[in-house]
Amino acid sequence: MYDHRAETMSRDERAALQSDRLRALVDRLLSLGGVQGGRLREAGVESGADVDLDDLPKLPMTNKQDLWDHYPLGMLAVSLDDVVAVHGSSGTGGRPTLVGYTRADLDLWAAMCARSLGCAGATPSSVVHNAYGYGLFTGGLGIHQGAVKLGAAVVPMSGGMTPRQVRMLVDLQPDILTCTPSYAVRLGEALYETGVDPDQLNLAAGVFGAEPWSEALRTKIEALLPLGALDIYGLSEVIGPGVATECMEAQQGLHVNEDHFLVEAVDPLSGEPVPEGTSGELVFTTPTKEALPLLRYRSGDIAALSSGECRCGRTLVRMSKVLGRYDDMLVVRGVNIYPSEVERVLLADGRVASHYQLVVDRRADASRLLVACEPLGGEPASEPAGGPVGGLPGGLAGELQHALRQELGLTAEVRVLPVGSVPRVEMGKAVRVVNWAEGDPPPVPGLT
Ligand code: DLL
Repeated sequence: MYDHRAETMSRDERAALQSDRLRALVDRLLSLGGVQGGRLREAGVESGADVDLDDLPKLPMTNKQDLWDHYPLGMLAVSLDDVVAVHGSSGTGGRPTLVGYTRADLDLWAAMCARSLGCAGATPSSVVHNAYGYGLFTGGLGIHQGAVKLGAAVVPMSGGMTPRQVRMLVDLQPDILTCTPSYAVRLGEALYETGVDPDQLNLAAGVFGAEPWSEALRTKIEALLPLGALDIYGLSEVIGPGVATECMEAQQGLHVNEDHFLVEAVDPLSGEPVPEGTSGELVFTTPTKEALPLLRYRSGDIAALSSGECRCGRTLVRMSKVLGRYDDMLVVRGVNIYPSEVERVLLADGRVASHYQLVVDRRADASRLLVACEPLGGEPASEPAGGPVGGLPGGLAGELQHALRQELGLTAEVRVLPVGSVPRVEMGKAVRVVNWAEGDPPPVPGLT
């Protein structure tokens, strides 16, 4: 563990710390007098001393719209002179969300990412092959600074140029791989294509995040690459990667660094808290951040929280894997579906590759959902989860359609297209859902 004391302190001790920090945040926001301070006053809060940790669910919320309304950096709580870095996410619809960091924020972020790497068993002797994109996106530089903080050797690969990545995996013998889960699959395929035996590698753990991925994809990645695949979660508004990470010991739920990021799960419609273990929208409060402290920021991400003990010894609350963003939920003939659920069903079949795209065909009046996928072929076969392999692609498509209907109640048309049809993302996040409007060419070649 990177910070044994912080990660294993008793719940009571942590709650006392969180309470103190929350009060200090409330005082700070009130004294700044910005949007968040104004909302606190409207809610009748005049001082940090007025609030306790239990009052958190009653305090006002913030959301992405607030950041957009004050674009580019209008919600900063410090002067621009104190900002030493700016990052952000391209976001939905190309509308960026920008965030600023002070020097202390960068230190905090590096420590959080060092904790994440520690969850994967990384030590100062580790070599970290970092294939998250470097740039405005927080993945590359966030993990980079975490690895440096830990004292490991970081290889700043960024995304893309896959043949060179394969070369570095062989030549530098990293034990930790960090990238998006979809790029991990791409790297696994590339090893296979170039004839590199995975036994030549020294990988032990992968820290994969920035996009939703299913347990079925974990199984797939662990079959492709010789490593334990762990989930890491974060968002620019809160800090970037390093908000929460799975541990190698349990690989079950992501430990939220709740001494710095207070987390709640609420009903996405009513905003009311949901019971522990029930999926809800994650809401974060960042009491220790300087440049952009946020009170009850609605992440839009759907996951469940659990405070049960973990075998790794960390006492931090755990969040489940993220099902998806509430905005990305598809409603198909009255059935609510997240792309990660479709992924789970497709991959459980054992005959299709992990490249898939959901196409919402809006050309006709009644929109229909097309699921474009590929048979295995570009990657080594893993053991099929259900029954023997067989059947023509047509039969396979029919069987997948049936499985989607049985398991999710989803009516969709599955198209099994030639290997290479579904676009691969070498840089950035996988695009799982696309729209097909009247007059547009097919978003995936071969789709009719
Ligand atoms: O994606 C930060 C990050 C970088 C996390 C690298 C992990 C690894 P943004 O670009 O601001 O920041 O996007 C944040 O990505 O609200 C989620 O919807 C999604 N997301 C991030 N991690 C996960 C994950 C980074 N592990 C948005 N599972 C978040 C599911 C994730 N979704």
